Amino acid sequence: MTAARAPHPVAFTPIAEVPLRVDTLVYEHGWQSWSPAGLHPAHGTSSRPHTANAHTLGYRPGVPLPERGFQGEGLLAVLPGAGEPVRLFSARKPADCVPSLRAEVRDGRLLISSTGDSGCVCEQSHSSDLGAALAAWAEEAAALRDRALPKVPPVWCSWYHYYLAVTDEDVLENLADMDRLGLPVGVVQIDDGFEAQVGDWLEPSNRFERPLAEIADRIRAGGRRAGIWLAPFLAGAESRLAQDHPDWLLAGADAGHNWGQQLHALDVTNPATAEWLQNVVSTFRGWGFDYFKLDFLYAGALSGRRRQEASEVGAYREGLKLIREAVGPEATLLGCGAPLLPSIGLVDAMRVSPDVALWEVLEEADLSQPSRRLAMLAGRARAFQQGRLWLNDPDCLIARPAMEGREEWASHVERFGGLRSASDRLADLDAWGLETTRRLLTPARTEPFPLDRLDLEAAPAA
Ligand code: 9PG
Repeated sequence: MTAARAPHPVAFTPIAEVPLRVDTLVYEHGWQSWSPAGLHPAHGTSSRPHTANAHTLGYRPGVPLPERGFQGEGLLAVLPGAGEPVRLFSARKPADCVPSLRAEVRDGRLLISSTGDSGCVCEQSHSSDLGAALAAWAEEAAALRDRALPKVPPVWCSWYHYYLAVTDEDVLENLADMDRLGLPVGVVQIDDGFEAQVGDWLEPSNRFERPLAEIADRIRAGGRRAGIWLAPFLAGAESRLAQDHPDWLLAGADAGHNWGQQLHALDVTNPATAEWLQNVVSTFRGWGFDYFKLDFLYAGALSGRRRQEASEVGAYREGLKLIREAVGPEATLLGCGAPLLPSIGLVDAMRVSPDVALWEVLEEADLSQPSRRLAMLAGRARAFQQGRLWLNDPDCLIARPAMEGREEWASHVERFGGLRSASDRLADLDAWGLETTRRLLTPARTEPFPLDRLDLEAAPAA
C-alpha cells in the first residue's frame, strides 16, 4: 500500500450553470483507458476510487474528485432534459491542455466548473442527441491524427489465461494450435511476464528459455506478426533501471503500486532517458516485433519535476512521439492504461475500458476495476471513438468455458471492437468457444461506429 498523499489544491472556476430537471443527465468521460465513462442522472454521484493507489491507477492522478457529482477529464456533457440541446464541455486543444470538468448540484442548479484557463476549455451546443454530439466532437479532435487507421489483423494475446506466469513454451503451444485449428490469428502478442522486471525490458524472466528474437522468428515464420507488451514509462522500484538510474525517474511523482512494488515514472525530457527508451523499442523492432501494446501509459503524464520544462500532456506526447519515431510508421501502437485525450493522433488503437475478468466480484465495485460488466459499460460509453480517434480495443475475447457470461462478453466484443483480439489457451476451447473465436477474429474494423447504434443508457443514480 502506498500512503495516501495530501492532494495538492486544484482550482476549479465556474464556467456554466444549467437548470436542473428530474431528467437532466450528465455524460462523464474519465481520464484514461481504465477510468469509468458513462451517462448518469445529474443528481447522482459517479464512481470513486476506494484507495489512493486505485485513484492513481484508475482515475486522473493528483486531481481530487468532488465529494458528490461528476468529473470528466477533458470531456463532459450535460443533457438538460427532453428536447433541449446537449451542452458539451471539452478541451479546446487536447494536445496542449486537458481541463478537469465538474458537474455538481448547487441550489437546484447544475454548476459546471473547470481547471485551467479559459483558453483551455470550450463549450459547444449540439443537437439533443448525445451520440451525435460526441461523434462530432471526436471528428473534430481527430484533426490531430495525420495517419490513416491501419489495417490490424486479429490478435492473440497471452494475458487472460497465463497472466504473469506465461512461458515461451506456452506461446509456442498456442502458435502450433492456431495452425492446427486453422484460426485466423495475424498477430501473436506476448503480454506481461516475459521481462525480468517492469523497466528491465531487455532482460528475460527465467520463464523464457529462448531469446525473444527466436520467439518472434517462430511467430513470423508462420506468416504472422509478433507483438509485445511494454509499460514504457514505468520502472518498478526493484528494477535495475530504477536502481542504476535514479536520475532518469520523474522526481516527486507517485506512479502507484503494482507487481508487489512501488512504481516510478520515467522523465523522458531527460535526453539519456529518451535515448534509453528509443533503444528499448527499436531493439524489439530489430527482433521482429512490430505490434506494441503500450500499457500503464498514465505514468507518462504525471505531474513532477522534469529535467526540461514541459506540461504533463506535453511530456506525455513527447514520450509517445519518441516511441513512434523509433519503431517507424509501419508498427502498430495500442495504448492501454492511457490518458485518452492526450493520446489522440499518437496511437493506432486504444483500450477504452477496464480489464475484462473471468468472473464478477460481487461487492459494490469501484468502476475502474477489472470486470466484464464494467468493461462493457465503459466500452459502450466510448464507442463513438471507434474509427474516429483510433481503433477501439474493447479488451480481449475470452471464450473458454471458465469465462462467466462468455456469450454476453462475446456479443460486446463483436459489437464494439474495433480491434479484435482473443486471449484463451486455445487447447481449452470447447466447440462454442472455438466457433466464436473463429467468427470474431476478423481484421480490425476501421469504419466509424454508426451513430444510430450509440444507444447510451443512463446508469441509475448512486
Ligand atoms: C498486464 C496487464 C494486461 C492488461 C492491462 C493491464 O492494478 N491495476 O489497477 C491494474 C489495472 C490493469 C491492469 C493491471 C493492473 O491490466 O490492461 O490487459 O496487459 O496490465 O499486467
